[in-house]
Amino acid sequence: MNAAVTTAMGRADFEQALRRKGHYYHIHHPYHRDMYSGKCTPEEIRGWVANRYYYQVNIPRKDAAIMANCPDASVRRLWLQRILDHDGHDDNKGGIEAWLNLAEAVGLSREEVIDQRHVLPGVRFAVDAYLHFARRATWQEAACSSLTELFAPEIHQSRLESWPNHYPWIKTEGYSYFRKRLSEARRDVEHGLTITLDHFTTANQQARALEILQFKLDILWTMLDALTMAYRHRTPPYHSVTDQSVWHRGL
Ligand code: AHQ
Repeated sequence: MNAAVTTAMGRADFEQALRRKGHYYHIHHPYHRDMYSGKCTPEEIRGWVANRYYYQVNIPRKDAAIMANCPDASVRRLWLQRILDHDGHDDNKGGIEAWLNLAEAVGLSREEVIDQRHVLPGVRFAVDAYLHFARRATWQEAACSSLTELFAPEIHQSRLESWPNHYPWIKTEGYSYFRKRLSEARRDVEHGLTITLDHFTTANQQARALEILQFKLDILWTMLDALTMAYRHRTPPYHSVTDQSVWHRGL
């Protein structure tokens, strides 16, 4: 646990403290490092896409939970855009459909991604922890937890720059999701950061905000740990007793 803090940081110092958490962002996870340097097998890429689908489809539910907890219409009006970005609106099919395009571009079928047959228990539990946190936390705390996206534009850019060279077998139309997040993440973070800097002003509140951001960093890191066990070490859950994937598929 962090040592007890007594004096609050100024706004700029608090923002810098949040940004320093980027040191623990999952861009530094070996699974992602291997991905950018072309060391991932097609199976490791497909496993990542199929498992990240579970994260993507839970983001709008997470954001709806934040809206349900937020009494401020001006905040909800802005936060609503995140749901539209993922679920789509009018003729914009949205991010989840773009993620399914990515799935097909890496050689997965829509059906095997949508039915979540590849979702690992560790990924499911990490994502569920995020959704359940957003439901019971205050809307400001849940908004704070989305600030891992401070570091997201760099990670999307790194995929756009590295995947085409390293993985020429992936159809380039699959990359539209990463492109759309470049601008959406920047816009979302502006709003999430303002909420966080405005709300967490005492020393204890700021310590709590840093803990919340670390919790979300842990979620992202743990998802990749589960993928590493299954796809890199080829030791998925129950591998010592069966070669079947026997874990539950969501209750
Ligand atoms: O595609 C991502 C996305 O839509 C979101 C929403 C946001 C949130 O509300 O927590 N976080 C997030 C992230 C997305 N992509 C991740 C990636 O590595 O592609 C990064 C992730 C994040 O940084 O939280």
